[in-house]
This record gives sequence, structure tokens and C-alpha cells, in this order.
Amino acid sequence: MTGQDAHATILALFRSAGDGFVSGAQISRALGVSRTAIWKKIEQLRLLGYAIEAVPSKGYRLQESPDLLLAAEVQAELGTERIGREVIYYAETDSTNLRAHELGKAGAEEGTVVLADRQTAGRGRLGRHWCSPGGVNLYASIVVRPPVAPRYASQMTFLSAAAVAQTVSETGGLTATVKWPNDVLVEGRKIAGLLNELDAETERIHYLVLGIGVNLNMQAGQFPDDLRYPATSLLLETGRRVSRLDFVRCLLRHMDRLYSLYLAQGFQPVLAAWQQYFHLVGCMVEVDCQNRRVVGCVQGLDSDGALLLELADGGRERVLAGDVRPL
Ligand code: BT5
Repeated sequence: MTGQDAHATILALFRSAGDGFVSGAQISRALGVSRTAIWKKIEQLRLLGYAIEAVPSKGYRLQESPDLLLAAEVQAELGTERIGREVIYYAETDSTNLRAHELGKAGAEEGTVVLADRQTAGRGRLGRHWCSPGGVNLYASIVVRPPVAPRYASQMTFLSAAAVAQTVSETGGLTATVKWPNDVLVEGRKIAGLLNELDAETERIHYLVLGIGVNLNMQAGQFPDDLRYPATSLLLETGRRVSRLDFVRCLLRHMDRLYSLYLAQGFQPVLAAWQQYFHLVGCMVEVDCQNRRVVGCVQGLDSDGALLLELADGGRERVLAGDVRPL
């Protein structure tokens, strides 16, 4: 049993004991180690931030948990087919997307998930920065290898966005919306950002990295002052702290379900799932397409997920990529 597996086993015992004690004998049976060896494992958990009380003749009791995303805890009875088959957790890394690229290049199996407690160089799109303080949010990157041509890679953005919007809605009991193609918002404020990156040759995808950052327990004072868009977190919206562990497990299950649908039936069911969270049809928007701006009324999406706009002169425009701003 690895160190992380042993930690996860002990934490699972604590969970099933509720507020109660778990005896040294119970732990030593579950781990298959001597009772003196347990002490070392408990000390390691304490160093990770778990507050564990030890009472002679009663055993151990978990008093406080730092809500870490230890791989074995994330994977315990996850029940997914592909997403999360392998999970790698970093207490700190520069960017989970960079770690996932290394794994993708080295042949990591599809569905490998990289998680970090904090990122020192979290990345947004177009070289922007993603603010990634420790202990509060979700930073995840997932390696997938969809058997489609590279021109369809952007379909995966809709998949991530739909899964995130659904998880945010369910967890917070609130209405999440998607901003075409890839931000997730609550009450018009950005709660999650997605950064999908592709490694491919002309006709074949080697792998895609689906980068997902969700603001969960971030406090108002932790946001940078110079944000491009108004931002929020689940804590700020609901007034309640969210379990990061529960959130990521729910997200991976939604990603897995949508990805299985995608592999079996193609893009249409994924686009339909995404459209449930898209509320801009009939609204005037401005789209910043890097070298030009288009203003128009959103008519909907075509079957590729491109944005269809009606322009002031009655013309129509099909936009494949850009930053949308409701007017
Ligand atoms: C994004 O870029 O929204 C993509 C963010 C992806 C982050 C994840 S975290 C896990 C994985 N590993 C990584 O290194 N990245 C991915 P973009 O649309 O370019 O938005 C970036 C802009 O959002 C910044 O320029 C800021 O203005 C703003 N911003 C930065 N941090 C934010 C935060 N935590 N919440 C809301 N807005 C933020």
C-alpha cells in the first residue's frame, strides 16, 4: 500500500465513524500493519493539516480536515469509466496544465487527472494569468485522447463547460450559466475558467489537456484587483464553504458521463447539455475576435458550436472563436 493509499484508508475509517473514535486495532487491521506503524501514518496526516485527537483506550478521532484532494480520496468509489482512472495530486505546482502536457507526451492513459492545491503560475488563455491561491479552489487538468480530427478539438471545451456548470449548479443550489464558448458564470460573474490545449499532427490528436479552474472557497480579498471580468466563488454566492473533495468527485463523474456520450453518439448530446446553461440567445453581444470586433444579436449555435449572430444591417455572421461580452 502506498503512503497516499494508507492515508486514504485511515480517512475513510474516520468518515464512516462519523464523529466517533476509530481504534488502533481497527486501523492496523485495515492497513495490515503493526499498531506502532500506525502512529507514523497518523503523524504524516497531522503534518498534512489533519487535526487528529488520540485518546488512550479509545483510539483516534478526526477533529478537522484540510479538505485536500489526495488521489486515493478522490478515486475512492468514484465509479467512472475513464475520467479519473489515474489521479495525481500536487500540494504545489506551477500549472496543472503543464504537468498534464508532460504526462500526455509520456503516454499517460486517457482520463488521467492532475490536481493541485495551489498553482504558482496558473495559466489563462492567450498567456493570461489565473489567480490560484492554496487551500480554497479547484485546479484540475485532464488528459483525453478523443479519436477525432484536430479541427473538432474545441468540442471538448463545450464538454468541460457543461460538466462544470452542472457541478456548480448542483453543489451550490444556484443557476450557473455558460458564456460562449467557455467561461462559467453565476449572476454574470465568472466562477470558472477553462483552458483546453491541444497536441496534434494534421489529422490526428495526440492528446488534449482540459484545464479547469473553479473558485470554490475563495474570499473577496483573494481576487486580484485588475480582473478582466467580474468574478465570484461558490462561497461568496452561497455563504457556505464547499468541500473541494465532494466538488471534484462530482465534476469528474459529470465529465466521464458526457465523455462517454461523446464517444458513443458524437457532439450533439454534449452541445445539448451545454445549451441548457446558455442564456444569451436573443441578446446583443460584442465579440472580440482578436483582430476585429463583431456586434450582433445571438441567434444560437450551429451544429459545430459556432456562434450565429444577426448584424445590424440584417446580415449574418458565424463566429468560431472569440471573447463574448453581453451589451
Ligand atoms: C481562463 O482564461 O479563464 C482559463 C483559466 C484556466 C485555469 C485552469 S486552473 C487549472 C489549469 N491549469 C492552469 O494553469 N490553467 C488551468 P481567460 O479567459 O484568459 O481568463 C483569464 C483572466 O481571468 C485573467 O486575465 C484575469 O483577469 C481573470 N482571472 C484570473 N484569475 C481568476 C480567478 N481565479 N477567477 C476569476 N477570474 C480570474
